[in-house]
Amino acid sequence: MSFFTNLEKRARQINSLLCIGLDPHVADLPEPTVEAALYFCNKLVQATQDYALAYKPNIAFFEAFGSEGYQALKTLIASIPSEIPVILDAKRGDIASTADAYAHSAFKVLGAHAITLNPYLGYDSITPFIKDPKHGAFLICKTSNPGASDIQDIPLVSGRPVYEHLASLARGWNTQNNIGLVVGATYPSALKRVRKAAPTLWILAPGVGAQGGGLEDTLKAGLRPDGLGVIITISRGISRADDPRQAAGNFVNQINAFRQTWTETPQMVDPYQHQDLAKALFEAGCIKFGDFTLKSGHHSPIYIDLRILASHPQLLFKVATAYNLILESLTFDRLAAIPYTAIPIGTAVSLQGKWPLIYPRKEVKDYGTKAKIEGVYHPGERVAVIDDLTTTGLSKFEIIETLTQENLRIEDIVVLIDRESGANEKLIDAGYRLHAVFTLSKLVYLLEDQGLISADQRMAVEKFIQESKID
Ligand code: NUP
Repeated sequence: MSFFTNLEKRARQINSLLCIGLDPHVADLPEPTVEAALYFCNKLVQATQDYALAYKPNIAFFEAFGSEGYQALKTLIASIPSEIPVILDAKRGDIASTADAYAHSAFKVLGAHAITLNPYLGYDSITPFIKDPKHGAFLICKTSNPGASDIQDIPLVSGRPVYEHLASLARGWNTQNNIGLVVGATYPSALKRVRKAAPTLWILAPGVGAQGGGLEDTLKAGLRPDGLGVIITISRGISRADDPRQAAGNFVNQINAFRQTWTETPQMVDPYQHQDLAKALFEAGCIKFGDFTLKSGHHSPIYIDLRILASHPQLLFKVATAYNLILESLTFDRLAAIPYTAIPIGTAVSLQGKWPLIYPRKEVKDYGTKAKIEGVYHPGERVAVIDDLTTTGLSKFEIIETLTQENLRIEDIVVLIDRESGANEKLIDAGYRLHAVFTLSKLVYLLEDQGLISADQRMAVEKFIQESKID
């Protein structure tokens, strides 16, 4: 049986795409000895084996102990239950005759089932590792580290980056179902390109956890339509958890929850929906990156200004289309736009979708009609609320109150961007539904995907979202 046939069988059997890294960092050991390293890894294996699609010891941490370390690695691999594949992270790469010796060491002496390789020397350098289909080789394609772009992103004459070319080569080389790729979870846009270039290959994705890669972004970009094809490999994110077994179980649950929606509703899951709109918003200056002080006093790496939409009619039209896509599936009698930013947006949505519009006043008039709400409405009607953004959701409650005082019924609130600072949870708790064209995480993901912002900028925003949630 080929390496990936075997791996796929286990993935289905135990329902897991989680690989657990066995990296005994000296800093994590009670004492800097090879015995402590082996004990550390054995304990991790014992705790997590029900969840492990595979284990990935990185040879560096064992070689650091000299010949005894090499022996300890061999002992460790022998103690791992035989049905669990072991991927030796060694990133080897040399001329074929030398690679032969590396393959002998990895598979025959150490007893690993697969290995990571640096394919820079070309096809012949990997042949010693793949000649037996039961042994697998993961070729380093786009690594998770910051310097990955120095060489891997260089555009070739075809315009494609080196890593993408490698993915196409690997697809052609994989005649025995035993070649996979390594793509860092820190670069979901690269992962998406790799998935396109090599639609069926298995991808080992390190970088979730300690290196800041996002789990869902990685799965979105890398999963095959069958919900397989990505191995999420995590080392410190599990070994340094208070309870590694629980941490591994949590990762498996998170991965599987996502896989379920992915396979059940593949037509609904379009991670790239509104990609053009994200780009247009960015180019119009509605989304800015830098260091901004918010009303709350917090510093934010991103600033969103949708007031300027009013001056970009074509973009406003596209924005209205995105709102209407959501509104079409809701039941309501009229729209209410929240002043000021959402008034031009609500007007565009109303013109396009032919929904009647009302708007609550910000300052109540003390003359004329003294109306709190402008426009025509009737008590008991259902109103869908339109706003530009939501952060904590607090301002929405004031508007809801104004509308409900007039006996209007509110169930749905539709915004362009949910900044994910708790609004969704608060509104759900109060019995309302929030619909957003973009969550902030999705927006930055789409911007990075199109090369408009860097991975560091995306990660800074994700960090900000996490911190603002804790607040
Ligand atoms: O691109 C890569 N990034 C990466 O982190 C390729 C790798 N093989 N790795 C390895 O995965 C790294 O050497 C370490 O063994 C593991 C990631 O560990 P952690 O960040 O989950 O602790």
